[in-house]
Amino acid sequence: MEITQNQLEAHNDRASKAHQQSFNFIAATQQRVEEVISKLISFQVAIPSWALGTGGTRFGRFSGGGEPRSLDEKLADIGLLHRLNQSSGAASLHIPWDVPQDYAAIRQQAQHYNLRFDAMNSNTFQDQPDQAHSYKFGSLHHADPAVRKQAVEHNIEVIRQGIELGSDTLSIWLADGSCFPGQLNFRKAFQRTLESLQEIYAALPEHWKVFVEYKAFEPNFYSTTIGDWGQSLLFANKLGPKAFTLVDLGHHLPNANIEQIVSLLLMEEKLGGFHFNDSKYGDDDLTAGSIKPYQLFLIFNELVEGLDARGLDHATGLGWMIDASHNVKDPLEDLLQSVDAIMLAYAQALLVDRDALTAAQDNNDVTLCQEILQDAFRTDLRPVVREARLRAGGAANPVGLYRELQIRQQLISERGLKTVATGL
Ligand code: PSV
Ligand code: MN
Ligand code: MN
Repeated sequence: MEITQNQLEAHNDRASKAHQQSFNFIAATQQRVEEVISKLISFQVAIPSWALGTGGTRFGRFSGGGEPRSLDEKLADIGLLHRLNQSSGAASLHIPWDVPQDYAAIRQQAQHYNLRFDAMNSNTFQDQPDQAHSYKFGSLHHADPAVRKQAVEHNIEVIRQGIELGSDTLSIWLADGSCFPGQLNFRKAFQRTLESLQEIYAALPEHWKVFVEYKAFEPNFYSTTIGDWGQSLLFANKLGPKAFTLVDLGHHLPNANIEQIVSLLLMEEKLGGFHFNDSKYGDDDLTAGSIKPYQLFLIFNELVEGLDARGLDHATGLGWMIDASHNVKDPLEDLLQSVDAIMLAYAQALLVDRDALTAAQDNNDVTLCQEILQDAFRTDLRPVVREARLRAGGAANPVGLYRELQIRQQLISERGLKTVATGL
């Protein structure tokens, strides 16, 4: 199923009058609109292959039908998203949930949809049917060197597959930890993890990076071996210049000041990238911006400030990825909403009057600092995000067009109603 140019244009024509009115108003009242638009156009957010199917919880899973049954179909789904919003031009794969086989064909398919391959994710948190050793008590931190060796070899295999696909990043998330006090010697677990990571690091090609993701809880509930940004940063510093911390918004203890963490990691040149999502309680993996849009804006505010301070290109300076997946929405609609929320938060952060904020900070004018930030956050920049999308060749209303064209129904008739996306 592919969206034709005629279908796209007809939709955009219908939206044109209302869009022009709202865009003209904002363009007349905000000076920096053109600068914001050009930055939005180059900003791309990678789609995780595992979010294209309906996620489950441990209480069940309710398939919406028409889910991708192969890597081919996953790339086709990401191609659809990118066609609609022109901001989803990258895929992040998870091995072995994804099974890349014919690399040349996959690369060709990605090229057809104008996609590149972002970070490759390894998986040592589940046992696979053919593996010799179990990860029940961890992987890279395991007391048994044979288990560690198996997990290291898997990561090296993921790097090899990533090379074939043209990726340049390995992303590692470990479930390693403990469920009860006394179960684990923290120091030994850390040191064994470091040694394992060093072996993986040694296998990285010259221009590659490794992202070390942290998470405070789940599936282990007493300790996690890479539990917070400090522990991830320790590993990244000890590993060397190709190692960075990855921030997944749902992986913090409640009320953590994520924007401050982001600011300092960026300052230390150790912020690698993001897994965007939102949460109310824990690692809820909800649509980005659906629960705490102000937090998302404050994070982007630090990112824009920090990237500019370091002279980095916003689009390529960090790895921008989504890690969301859940139970009750159409996964493609959900991903369109996440990308849109990310673009909006980014646009609002670009609008912050940086000079005025710096002056107000230096004068300790706390009231004015808040006014400046909230002025940007409360400006409705949806017409600007829409204008950027239209200029890039996307749809005025991606979710609207997705529904008008009954894409889910078409996917169901192509793929069937009882589909389970591979990997979940
Ligand atoms: C773990 O909760 C995580 O955030 C990691 O990024 C995994 O790779 C991903 O979720 C998929 O389950
Ligand atoms: Mn994640
Ligand atoms: Mn997570």
